[in-house]
Amino acid sequence: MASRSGGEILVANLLAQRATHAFGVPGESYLAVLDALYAVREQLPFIVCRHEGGAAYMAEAYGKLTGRPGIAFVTRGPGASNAAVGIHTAMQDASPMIVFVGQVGTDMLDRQAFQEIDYRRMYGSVAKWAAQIDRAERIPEYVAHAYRLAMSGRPGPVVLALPEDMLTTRVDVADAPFVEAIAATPAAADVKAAEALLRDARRPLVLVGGSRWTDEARTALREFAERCCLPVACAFRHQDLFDHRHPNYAGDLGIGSNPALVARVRDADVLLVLGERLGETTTSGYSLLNVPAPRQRLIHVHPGADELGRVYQPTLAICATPGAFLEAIDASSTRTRHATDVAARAHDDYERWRAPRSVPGRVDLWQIVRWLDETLPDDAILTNGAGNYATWIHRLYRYGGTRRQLAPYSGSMGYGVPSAVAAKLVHPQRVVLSWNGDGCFLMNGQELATAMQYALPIVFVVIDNGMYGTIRMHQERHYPGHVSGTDLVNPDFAQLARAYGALGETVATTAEFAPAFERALAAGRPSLLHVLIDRQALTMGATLDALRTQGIEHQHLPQPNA
Ligand SMILES: Cc1ncc(C[n+]2csc(CCOP(=O)(O)OP(=O)(O)O)c2C)c(N)n1
Ligand SMILES: [Mg+2]
Repeated sequence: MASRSGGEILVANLLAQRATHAFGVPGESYLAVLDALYAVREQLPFIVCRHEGGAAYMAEAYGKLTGRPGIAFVTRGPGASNAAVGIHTAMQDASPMIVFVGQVGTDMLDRQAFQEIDYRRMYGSVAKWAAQIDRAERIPEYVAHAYRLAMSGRPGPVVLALPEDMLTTRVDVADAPFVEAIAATPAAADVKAAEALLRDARRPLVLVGGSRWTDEARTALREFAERCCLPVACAFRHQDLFDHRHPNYAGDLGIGSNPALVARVRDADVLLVLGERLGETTTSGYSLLNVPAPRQRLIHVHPGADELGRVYQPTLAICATPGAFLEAIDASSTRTRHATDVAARAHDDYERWRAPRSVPGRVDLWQIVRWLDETLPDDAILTNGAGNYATWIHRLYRYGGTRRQLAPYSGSMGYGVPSAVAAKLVHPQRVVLSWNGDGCFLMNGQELATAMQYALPIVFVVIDNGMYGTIRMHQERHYPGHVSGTDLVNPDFAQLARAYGALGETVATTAEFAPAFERALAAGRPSLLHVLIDRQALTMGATLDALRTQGIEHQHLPQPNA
């Protein structure tokens, strides 16, 4: 008899790629894999989740954090469907990830057998690559290719379907070698041209984002910015690429960006974009630069050739990883003619944007987040999903240095809980704070059970305003007073946490937050702080009533072409 089953070969090849965790929900469709994982449970633990959306988010977050693909295992049709949100996030966020999906046996394919889906078609346009492994002897080839593809160019998710009979077939085949991302280095002439453009710049700005950053590349960016006196801005939810406490930090371009930074981008004469693909949110809805020919001289450095010139035709298109470009560029020949205080002025604008204000009600998130910023250690990891509650941490918390941000560029809700589970598994010694809205938390809050199961002392915070506040904000602006589908009746989240076995506390005033947080940190087990905020504190700047008034006034203005 041949030596190994398809399931065993698959697991051996994950080990060959040095996978450290597999996230998933089991299914009878891939029992042979689960059995092979049982044999190596110490080396490659299967982290059992409560929903495939949670598992896929965890795998995506693992990819974002480590640069190696996060691995998820899900069962046929229903499991694969539940996992979609994580796959879409990995695609939008350019995170390396591989999702293995159970598939009906090849003897039944194309009959719409029980839970059958053709994943190549289902995920054809969502994933970077979707394929099916029909022969066990080709598993090493598929797995190595999936790893390489997920990490290279613009990283992204790969979906591989596993027919049941393929997983039990026994064959003799050698494992694939360890693979790494394809390097992408700039041509010397392009680097010289970039140096010349920067040398002539009077209002330069560096904008960083995307994936494929390493610690070395972050350090190189800091040194480059210092030597050339360049201001550095971060793209939407890629704030941890540059230390916000650094005097050259200019702020982030995301939802509700600092108008002074927006003006700085518009007025820039040379824009050096490193790793960011210039997506809709970073560019304020494609309004910051002219499409397709920006007025600014644009040096666009991205490891994925397809991203260069996708929307904006750059003056210089350089297909390289940020690290390779920063290594190649000569800071001493890039000394620019711009005033040396350009970066300092940009940083002043950033500090002014963070200056404390207040919001109505007994809980003031301005104060709480500023306290967290001053209190959390330098290597803390902060996670969040989508919602107005996140704007406080994006604006006030100082990421970068060794502080990490796990947040969906895709704007997908429900990310904050599962990504925190992945973060704490990868970095058990670091403080992991999961920051959630009431709406966001209940999308994937069931993974609190996973945090309990693996004894992960994460601090979960739920900012409860009793609504899908972001949508309510848009509603009041466009349809004032018509509250449709945005009010929420919530559980007592602290009590819910206690039912899971976690520590659960309610925070009803600003003063209660700090001591409750200290108790949560000291608990040694998962903990949840249920923070009750005033419904009027809908945004960082405007109350619910003010938004409604503005909406009504706007309705009474003569409409164009009306
Ligand atoms: C998966 C998903 N579904 C729906 C949306 C649309 N959406 C964006 S923010 C938001 C409300 C978030 O509510 P909550 O977490 O309570 O945060 P809040 O805005 O109230 O602070 C919704 C429904 C989304 N971004 N992602
Ligand atoms: Mg809410």
